[in-house]
Amino acid sequence: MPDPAAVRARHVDSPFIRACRGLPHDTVPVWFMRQAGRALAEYRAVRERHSFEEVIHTPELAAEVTLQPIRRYGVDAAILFSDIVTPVAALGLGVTIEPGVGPVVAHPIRRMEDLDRLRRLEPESDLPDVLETVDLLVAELPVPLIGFAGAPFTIASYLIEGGPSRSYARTKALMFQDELTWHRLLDLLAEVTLASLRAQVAHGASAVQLFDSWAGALSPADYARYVLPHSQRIMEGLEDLEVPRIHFGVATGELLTLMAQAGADVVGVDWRVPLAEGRRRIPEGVGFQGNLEPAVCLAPWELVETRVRDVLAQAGGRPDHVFNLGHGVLPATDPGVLARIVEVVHEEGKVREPGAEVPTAAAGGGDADGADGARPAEPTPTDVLEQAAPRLRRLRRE
Ligand code: 1CP
Repeated sequence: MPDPAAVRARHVDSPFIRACRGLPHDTVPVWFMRQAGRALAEYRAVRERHSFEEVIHTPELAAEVTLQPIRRYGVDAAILFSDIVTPVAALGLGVTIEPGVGPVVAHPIRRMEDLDRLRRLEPESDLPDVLETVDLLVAELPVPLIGFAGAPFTIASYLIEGGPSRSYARTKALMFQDELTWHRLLDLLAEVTLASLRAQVAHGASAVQLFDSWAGALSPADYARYVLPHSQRIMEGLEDLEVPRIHFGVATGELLTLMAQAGADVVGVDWRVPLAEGRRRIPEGVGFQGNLEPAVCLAPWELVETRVRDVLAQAGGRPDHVFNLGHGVLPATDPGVLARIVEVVHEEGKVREPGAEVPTAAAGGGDADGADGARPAEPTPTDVLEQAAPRLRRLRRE
């Protein structure tokens, strides 16, 4: 096992780690949530021969698919190839990942007695192969490795619903009807998550991301009462490890301040909130990550580029910005587009010296507030209609 402190020392001056700490660095670092996966032909080739769980539990395969996006995209960080339900699956809760569906739970948890099936996670004996993957990766990675885990609310939603859900009706029913069972469950899950994250760091991960992907289903008041204390316990439990802690959820625009309060060093912002506004909701001293709309990567390159520049402009050249998508890479994404995004971010995202002049629209740079007309403006609906008019006329004649 490589010496984890030596591994972290190797990456401490990388743009990604420095940005997470709000320290000056050369250019805006970028990585993509779900950067490993179905968008890559080389990943699909591995998956033709091995199931998803086989990949996760075979260190050579998991390390290989973690490295694939590093080779392709030139991103500034790697994220361990695993899943947020891997630790609870290791507890023998009957959790499997069905292709095209996601995590499915054979016997969902719905009442106090069901909690007896949960126990403490012993990462070294429950997840030896995952930790061996971390060992393999940190020995050879040129960039920092991000360890990750699912936050208690998001994991609880799978365990209670039995699989992916749109409404989280059963989850919320338990939360509102039986608060004692709810807190006991989240408490146990917080312990599992903390143990898993601490083990990944002990093996050399340089940062961690806590995915509370579905917390955006809650109002701020409910988040504060039913979820925040548990996520806070995890963040506090990581503090002595001194690695950056990123906290992310989808549709969490109204929760950004609370998610920072949970103890994050960086808060992820999804694409529904303009990044400059997201930034205002996150306290000073806490960094921010995001927030290109993932579906924009499916658009013609001109639009992608405009939107990438817009995200950078909204970030205002601050050193505590990590560029990312607002959520995971969509499987239909052309990997070439992601590689070009990395190039643009690295080129355009050169962090300005404090007090340096902010490039103007005329100079081809971004507007620090992102409020108005930065560079080649996106066509208005009227422009689009005008451009399409000759073609529409032709179609009508045909
Ligand atoms: O068929 C396949 O190959 C499986 C598809 C797949 C992949 C590639 C799943 C099933 N998980 C993953 C990998 C994965 N999952 C990573 C790998 C590293 C990377 O980002 O490159 C990570 C970090 C996750 C985390 C994860 N799993 C989250 C949090 C991130 C997010 O998207 O918000 C969640 C919610 C899951 C659950 C899950 N696993 C898989 C699917 C399809 C889902 C989502 C299901 C749902 O909609 O509820």
